Amino acid sequence: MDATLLLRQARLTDHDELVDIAIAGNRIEAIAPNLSLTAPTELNLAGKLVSPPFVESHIHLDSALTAGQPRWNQSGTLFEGIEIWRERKASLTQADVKTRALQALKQQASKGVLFVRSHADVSEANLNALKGLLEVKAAVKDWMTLQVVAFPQDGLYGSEQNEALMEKALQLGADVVGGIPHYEMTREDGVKSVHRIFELAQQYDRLIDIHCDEIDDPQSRFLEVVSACAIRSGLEGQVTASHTTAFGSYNDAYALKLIGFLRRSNINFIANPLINITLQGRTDTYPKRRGVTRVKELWQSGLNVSFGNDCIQDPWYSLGTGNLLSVAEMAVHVCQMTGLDEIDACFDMVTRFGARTLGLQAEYGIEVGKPANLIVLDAHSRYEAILERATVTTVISKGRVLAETTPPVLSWYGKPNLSD
Ligand code: 17E
Ligand code: FE2
Repeated sequence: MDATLLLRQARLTDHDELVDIAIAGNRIEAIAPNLSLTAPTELNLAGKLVSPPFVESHIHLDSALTAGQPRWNQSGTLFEGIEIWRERKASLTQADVKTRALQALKQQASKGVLFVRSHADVSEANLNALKGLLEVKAAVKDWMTLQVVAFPQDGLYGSEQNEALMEKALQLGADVVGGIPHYEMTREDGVKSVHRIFELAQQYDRLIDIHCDEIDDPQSRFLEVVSACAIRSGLEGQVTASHTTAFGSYNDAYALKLIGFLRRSNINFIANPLINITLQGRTDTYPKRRGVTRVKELWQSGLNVSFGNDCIQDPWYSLGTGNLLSVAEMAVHVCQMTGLDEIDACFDMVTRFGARTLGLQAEYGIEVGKPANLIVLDAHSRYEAILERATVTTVISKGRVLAETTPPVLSWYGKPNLSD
């Protein structure tokens, strides 16, 4: 097949020399220096970085773009956020969810995000969040892959009907079973909820992604339950623990033991440094905790860690533009991942490590034969991409250019050099 799109002089993170990338239809046809091919569209990238797309592994699209509705989160805590969302979701319609979610996804896609895992609150009697997001998933499927998590925001056992709503959500087609054990009414309910989540995942053959220990309480220890269930069920790599901020507050003796178990269970971790640095530590005076899980130590232990935005302007976080380079930049700071290999790892945590969490390995990556999903950054390295929060100049989805952005152009009118 003839090439339909040619990228010349591309820099890949795993190649020493610049390469040309030939795309034929929706697949990558060839990758090599100076390909002697032509195509109707050729882009000369002059050494700019080409990466597989960003992967948004954790976001709540049902609440995106509702900051201030019906009121601002004044305390800045997770719990006030949940209360405000409970008020807002009383008037939730599918149309409302779809409009905001689509707007957020377009914004993310224009910044190079082509794979997204979104939570949908299923502790809402009409399941409007879930139904709306499943419709959005179908509407965007030609240019973006969306996974939907059935997430019981108010607790699987928080109200009598919630467990049945979760099961209904799975029957309607949710891709992933979610949970929130630290917000169940008792510790026992929390443990029970984790067991039930694993049962449902096995019964319906779904992935698992649990909001786990998103609190500064060092006694919140549902992660060990998730890890044990992952080992015993054999589900392991299909299981993800999101947030796990309490892990940042555990004592080192417990943390050391736990990390050994986690290595056995091989579950995935998602941290959301942009929002958890603002949500957590709210009950501390000083010293004030960072409220982010032990990202560096998990990564050094060989566990799979990715980063998400979690929020785009909602009751939990009034900022956020969906840009995963902002998330990676915050992670470098909050997790103190400032070594060059650590900065590179932070870039990987918003790209290929996220793809592993979402179970996308077969279709993700810049390799001959794979779907032609890739982005061009106005940078020459992962470090520079994070440093500059580089513009994603071209977004290619399934072989077609989906979005282009022109980087800002500076006009400098000051004196040109020191001797003037
Ligand atoms: N819900 C929750 O339980 N935790 C969060 N961080 C968000 C929603 C954004
Ligand atoms: Fe979340």
